[in-house]
Amino acid sequence: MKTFVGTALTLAMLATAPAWAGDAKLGALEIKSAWARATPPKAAAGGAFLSVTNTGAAADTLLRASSDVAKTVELHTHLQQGEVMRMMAVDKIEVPPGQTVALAPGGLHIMLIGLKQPLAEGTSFPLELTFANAGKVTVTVDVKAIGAMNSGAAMMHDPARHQQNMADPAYKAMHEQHMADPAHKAMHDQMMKGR
Ligand SMILES: [Cu+2]
Repeated sequence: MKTFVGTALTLAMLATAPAWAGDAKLGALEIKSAWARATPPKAAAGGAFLSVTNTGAAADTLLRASSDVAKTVELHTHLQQGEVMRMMAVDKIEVPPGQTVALAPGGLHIMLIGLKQPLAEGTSFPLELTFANAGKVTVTVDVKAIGAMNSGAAMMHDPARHQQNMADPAYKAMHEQHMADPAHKAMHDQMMKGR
């Protein structure tokens, strides 16, 4: 699966990256490079990304993320189906022993829904992660430029694409399920009228 980046590759990437103020260790887990994309003034949602390395011998699982910057925080993934990139909530993210799991644009990510204020470039905010075995840790998320990387999430919520996607019954069903959540509905309505 492409969401599991090879440990060697990821470690090589991290070795050349400057140390992150917010890097954290929690038992056998190393959480690195937590960042979020800055959001435009009217955006009601944003994405946060990081990598988790499990240096232990037992698997662990990311169960939950939470932050004061948004009303709701969800674990999400992207699925490419034909030409359409779909975003959906997952209830957990496995971190196998000896592996690094990268949460990155276009793949697994932490979705911040119902932002209380825009995420401003150069600022940072705390994000609490809860793992099944290791417990809880708070990391510092650095907010980077809007264009830092291409966003599946932004594409997903592009109004033009949304209309196209809604022609797909599976997407429509997922969308209706999301819309039952008031925070998601607020985000959705705002994005559709904001452009
Ligand atoms: Cu998402």
